[in-house]
Amino acid sequence: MAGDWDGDGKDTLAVRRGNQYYVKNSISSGNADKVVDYGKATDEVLVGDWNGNGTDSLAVRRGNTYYISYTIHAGDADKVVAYGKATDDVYVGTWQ
Ligand SMILES: [Ca+2]
Ligand SMILES: [Ca+2]
Repeated sequence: MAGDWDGDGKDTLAVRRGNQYYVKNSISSGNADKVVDYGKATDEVLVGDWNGNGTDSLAVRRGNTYYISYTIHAGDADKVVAYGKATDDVYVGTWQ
């Protein structure tokens, strides 16, 4: 997936392996800049700037529950919200 993980205005790649995310802040090969475990391997993952600070981070979806993280970190979500139904499609955007 793509995102601006460090807020420099450029999107780069992160890859997912199970519930591990390998985040890279440059378009280059080699080791990830950050590796975190987040959520479960079966979760759907979303990328967005959830707190509007210019850096993208992850949210995982489990059913209709969204576990939102404001930075790229392991462990507990910064915000947990139930929204819509588990069968809904979800879209990420800065709508306003
Ligand atoms: Ca960046
Ligand atoms: Ca952000």
